[in-house]
Amino acid sequence: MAIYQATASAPVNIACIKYWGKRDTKLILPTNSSLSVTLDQDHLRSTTTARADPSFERDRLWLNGTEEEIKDVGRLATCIKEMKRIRREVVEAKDPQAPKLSTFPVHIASHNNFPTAAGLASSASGFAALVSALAALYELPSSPSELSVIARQGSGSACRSLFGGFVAWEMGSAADGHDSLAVEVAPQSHWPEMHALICVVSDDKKGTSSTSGMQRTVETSALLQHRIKEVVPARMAEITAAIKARDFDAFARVTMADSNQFHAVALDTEPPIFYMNDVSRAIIALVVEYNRVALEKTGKRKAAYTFDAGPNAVIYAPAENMREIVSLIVRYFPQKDAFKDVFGLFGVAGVG
Ligand code: 2P0
Repeated sequence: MAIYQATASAPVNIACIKYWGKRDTKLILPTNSSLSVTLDQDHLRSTTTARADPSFERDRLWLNGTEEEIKDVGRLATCIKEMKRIRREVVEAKDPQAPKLSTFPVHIASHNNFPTAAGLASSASGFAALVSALAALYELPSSPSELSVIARQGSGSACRSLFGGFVAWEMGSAADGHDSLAVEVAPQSHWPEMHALICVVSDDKKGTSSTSGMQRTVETSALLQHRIKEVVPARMAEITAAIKARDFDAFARVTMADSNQFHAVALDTEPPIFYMNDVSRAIIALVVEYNRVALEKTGKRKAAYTFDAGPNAVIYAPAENMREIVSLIVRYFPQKDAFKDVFGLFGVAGVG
């Protein structure tokens, strides 16, 4: 009896131009394009195994060892259903010999090696790994951009984790969402000096989920309309050019400005949403001061902070500055945990 099983893993991505707002909540179509960097090391990943077997009674999923309900019309069910449809249409319809895996229930087990829902983009790596594991199980010839359309329907930011390096999620314009997908802006090898330091300010579960928070922002924030129409299109072009030219100063300026505006639209929401805390703001002050000195000396910034839907900081910087940045962070925010890796695209700090 053949065993049909595959394992895949996907890393977290951290946005420089933030996704915040949906124009279609069912299909997960965003109100603006976004752009992120996929972290390339082993510490922040989801690893997922999928197995299809005719003896299974129904589709089931375990997250970090605990079973999660697959709700009938929920995001998990949508992703699994869509992947089975592609298997049917692209593989089984064309090859009568291919096993009818699309008719078998699947069991899926997924593990995150970092805290879930702490604003560290666990849904991004989770749905990207889920879609990748099913694509491997079903032996689909689909490209990462094609798979990103399915991962997007699990969690918007997940579509960007189908690629490594620098990735844009183009918002698209079609009502069915087929052109709302991830594309590679540049591979990691284009700019290997770019590193990221993750400062874990808190690994508690966040207060307001991204899904409900961004919907409230769409419904109540006037500033969001300005952001969508006037600000983001120009910033997407600017940061894409900065990445292609490996211009860290421009990359840093745009990244910090967009983090600030994302938190401004959160604050402009009724009732207001606060994701950063006092430690987050102290990290901003430290990076601003570090850049002020660098700007005075050389006219160029040396680091960029960005914050997602939680208090944790991500600091992007060229590798050559990281040792200095880590020693500053350690001096001002005594560590609970040692840094695991200073020179990969990753480092963990127990800040605060
Ligand atoms: C981002 N975030 O671009 C932005 C910045 C949080 C702040 O994508 O409802 O978990 O599942 O599509 O993808 C968080 O939103 O929301 C997010 P859903 P998701 O990374």
